[in-house]
Amino acid sequence: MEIIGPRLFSVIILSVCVSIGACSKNPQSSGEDKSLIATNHVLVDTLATAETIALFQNLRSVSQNHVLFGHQDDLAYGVGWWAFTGRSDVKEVCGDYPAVIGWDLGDIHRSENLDGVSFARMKTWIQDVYERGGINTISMHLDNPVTSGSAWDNSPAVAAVLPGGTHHSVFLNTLDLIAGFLKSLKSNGGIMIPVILRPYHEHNHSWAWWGSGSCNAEEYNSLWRMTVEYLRDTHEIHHLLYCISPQEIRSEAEYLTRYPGDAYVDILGLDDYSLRVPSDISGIGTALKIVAGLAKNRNKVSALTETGVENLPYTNWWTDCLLASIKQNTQSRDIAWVLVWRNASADHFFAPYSGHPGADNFVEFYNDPISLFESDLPDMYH
Ligand code: BMA
Repeated sequence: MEIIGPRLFSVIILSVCVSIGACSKNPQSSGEDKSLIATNHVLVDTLATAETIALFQNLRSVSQNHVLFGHQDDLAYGVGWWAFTGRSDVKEVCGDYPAVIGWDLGDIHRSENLDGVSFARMKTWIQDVYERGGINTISMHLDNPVTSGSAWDNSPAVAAVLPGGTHHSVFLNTLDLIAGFLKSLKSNGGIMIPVILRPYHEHNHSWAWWGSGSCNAEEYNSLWRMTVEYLRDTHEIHHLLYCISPQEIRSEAEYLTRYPGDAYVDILGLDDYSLRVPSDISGIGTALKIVAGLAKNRNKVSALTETGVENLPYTNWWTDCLLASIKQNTQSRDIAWVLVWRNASADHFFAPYSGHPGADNFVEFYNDPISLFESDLPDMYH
């Protein structure tokens, strides 16, 4: 008789745990009445598909005890590889894919996005993620519609793309391309794949054309509302949750200064790159408390939509900084996911890769009962 190897042994133990519900990571799908959410107007889209409503509801319930781990472009490339089916730096370190995978629609008028990811491949990866039960979120580093410069060209452009503006119809052409891509995201069974859309992010900073240096609050809010209405009402896209994500805010008032209104936001996010060493925890813990509190009061979901430290100089960052921040207070624990930015190269990465000195500490984070990866997820779409 063959002796059972350690890997098979842990699979057996895990199966036993799952069947008796004995493991610490045992999140449940929500049993709440999902129709209530649509009829209550909690969601931006009262015609949201059943799977989209379920995703929102399940994010709310799973986040009561857990935080999902996310990584930008995780399946598309990593340190030392590019577009290799099945690969993922995160999976090669801890054995599982991230629960949330981020994508970006910048350069939607080309065949590849601003970071060289083919949109055709992105679509199949998004389908793979959904079929495996994971979650897709999409940001949009769109070019400046007036100058055709990059997203970072912060020449004023927002007023020009609003109705009546000189570049309104040009910009709607770009939104048509976005809509076309979103409409192409169908499962094998023909279900529209729910997506968390995170447009015009970090808008309280000034690097982008939609940022605070280039438009006033009313213009920003109008841009957001126009985008929602165009996708939802004109294009009749009903498989989106809309996520807003200012950067490094430290008060409720600051968060709500540029905010299109509760009727236009499903998820309150925060991008925050100020967490580098343990002494930074109290600042980010406070920010998470604010964001989670604002979301809870509105029956919405909160998330740390971008974070990380470029090239991970602090080896124990995952437990000593990230986990400690999530656990910093009861509200910070409420956030639904954390997403770290992309692994572009050995000089620009935010998740560890196999052989990186921080890999063991990432496995500690992975093993903590609070963090959920793709195979930890309950059915998020029912
Ligand atoms: C930035 C960097 C850039 C990239 C952009 C959009 O933070 O990673 O290299 O083009 O995000 O993904």
